[in-house]
Amino acid sequence: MEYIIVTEQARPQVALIQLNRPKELNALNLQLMGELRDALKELDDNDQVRAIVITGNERAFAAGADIKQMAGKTAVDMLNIDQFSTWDQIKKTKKPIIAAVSGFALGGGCELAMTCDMIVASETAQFGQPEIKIGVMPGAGGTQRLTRAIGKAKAMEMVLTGKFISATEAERCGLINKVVPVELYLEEAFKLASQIAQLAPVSVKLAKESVNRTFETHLDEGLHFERKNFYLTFASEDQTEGMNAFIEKRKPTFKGR
Ligand code: DAK
Repeated sequence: MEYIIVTEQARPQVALIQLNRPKELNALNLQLMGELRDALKELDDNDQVRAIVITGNERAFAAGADIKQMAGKTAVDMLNIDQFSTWDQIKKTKKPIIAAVSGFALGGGCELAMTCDMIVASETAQFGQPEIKIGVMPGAGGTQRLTRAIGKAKAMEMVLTGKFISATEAERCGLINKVVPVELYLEEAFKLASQIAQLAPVSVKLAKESVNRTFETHLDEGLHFERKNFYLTFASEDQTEGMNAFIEKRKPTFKGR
């Protein structure tokens, strides 16, 4: 891995992926995205990992797709490169992914953070979809995920003007979970990940899948999907363990079965 650093046990059962092209503000070139896809697949298949944190550095989470790599491409080049396998892998990852964002989260960087399940940000974080300023538009879910997260008016303003919003505003609009001082953002993301990592993995996977279904379907279909996943949790040993532990007034031990 050249452009990412993977720490499998950054905290017990919590893996960390750090984007690592600091000089280019973690601009997402094709190699970095390929490495991210492969790392996520491996961590999703690894039983020792129950939650994943993705971060950049203090100055930038990621300043977008690599403009220098994209500049000379034609529409057919873009089509043939099929970058979507990476974005699809992020979406397909069953374990919860938390983005720990500081500094710039722009264009593909903002889209990457939004594709994660939750976002913890430092006070210095800035979110934006500035593609319009370089003659294109968001291409990895920005128009859809941002609009669902913060509503049409604000999303339209960000996408059509390219303006950035601060971490505080992003929290107010519901784009992110939490803003903390810069020295705490990664620790805060680990805290959230560790909390989830202690819970029943099967329930966590099914609950994540059910929440995500909201964006893909109408209410009746979503409720039906949720119900099926709810029943399925009763097929797990962790359901028996969790409920018995409650009744016996002890801490449950979840095994992911
Ligand atoms: N690409 C390539 N290099 C970048 C970059 C980027 N997105 N952002 C920054 N850099 C590089 C700069 O060129 C500079 O390199 P040197 O000149 O030192 O070699 C270095 O990082 C430091 O940047 P600055 O000198 O510009 O630093 P400043 O603090 O002055 O400015 C900035 C920071 C973030 C405001 C500025 O760098 C900036 O505006 N960056 C571009 C932001 C942007 O427009 N982002 C959107 C890119 S388009 C798709 C998936 C995704 C996408 C599309 C399709 N598919 C699946 C099909 C996504 C598209 C995009 O993200």
